[in-house]
Amino acid sequence: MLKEKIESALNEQVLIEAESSQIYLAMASWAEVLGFEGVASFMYAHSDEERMHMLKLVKFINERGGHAKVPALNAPPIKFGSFKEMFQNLFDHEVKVSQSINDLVDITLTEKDYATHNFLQWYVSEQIEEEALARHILDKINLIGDDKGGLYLFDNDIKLLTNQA
Ligand code: OFO
Repeated sequence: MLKEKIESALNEQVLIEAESSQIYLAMASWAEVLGFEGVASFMYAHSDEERMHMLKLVKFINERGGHAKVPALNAPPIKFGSFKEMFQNLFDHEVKVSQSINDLVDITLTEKDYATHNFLQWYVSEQIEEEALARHILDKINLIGDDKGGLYLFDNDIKLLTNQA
C-alpha cells in the first residue's frame, strides 16, 4: 500500500512525464513543418517514450493501491528558435527531470518505501541514457552551427538515433 506522501509525489511525476511528452510532440510538429523529417521522427518517438514513462507510473500507482490522477497540462511552446536552442531546451529539460526523479528516490528512502525505491531505479538508469543522448546531439549541433548543408546531413543522421530516443 502506498503512503499518501509517496502517492502524491508519484502523481507529480506523472504530470512531469506527461508534460515532457507534450513538449517533445510540439518540437516534432515544429520540425516537421520546417521539413526536417529526421528531427521530427526523433521527436515523435521521444514523445511516445515519455508517454510510456507516464503510463508506467500510472500503472504502478494503481497496482500499489493508490490512484493515479490524469493531470491538466499547460500548452507547450509552438516554436523553438533554432535546432540548437531546441536541443539545448531538451537537454535542460531532461536534467530537470533527472532532478525530480532523484528527489522522488530521496522521499522513498526517508519513508522507507523500498518497493517504490526499487521501481524508480528504472527511471534513474533511463535518465542517464537520456541525458547522454541529448548531450551527444548537442555536441553534434554545436559542430554544425548554422551551416545549412550540415543541418541537412544532421537531419539524415538523427534518423539513426531515433530508436534510442
Ligand atoms: Fe525523458 O524523462 Fe521521462 O523519465
